[in-house]
Amino acid sequence: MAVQRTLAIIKPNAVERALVGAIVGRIQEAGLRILALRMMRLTPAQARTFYDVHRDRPFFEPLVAFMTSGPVVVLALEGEDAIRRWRELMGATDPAQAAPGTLRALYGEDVRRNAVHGSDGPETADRELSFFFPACDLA
Ligand code: 3AN
Repeated sequence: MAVQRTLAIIKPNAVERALVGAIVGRIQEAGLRILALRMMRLTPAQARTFYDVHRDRPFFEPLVAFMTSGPVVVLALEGEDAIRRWRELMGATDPAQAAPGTLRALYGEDVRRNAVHGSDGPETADRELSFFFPACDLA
């Protein structure tokens, strides 16, 4: 399996609950390398562009409201099979369905406030990484 890069977001509910250290710890224990990391507050326009694929879903505007409700931490991760490994560590979208011990099972509150985000494939990862990080940060 090739070395991949993926985008991770620690969402506003997890930042608010002081879970950044715990989540970064799990990333590093899993052997995923942190290439870049920043804390920021998304604007509504940025959140809408980031989640554009969900624009027509009923949960779109509440998702934008949640993702702009406080700061997020965005990370560029690298490792063998990183996209799948990070999604496995996150767990299923709905924390109630997430496997025990996964980040969403531990820290997710509901399907919207589910603590973390991860890219769902190589093309999405490229798009999402370049959305947050200039190429020079990922060299
Ligand atoms: P994932 O983040 O597991 O790839 P997506 O891409 O289907 O899941 O959904 C993007 C984000 O939209 C989720 N992380 C979650 O915050 C929100 N979301 C997804 N499905 C729902 C839903 N049925 N109701 C509310 N929010 C949702």
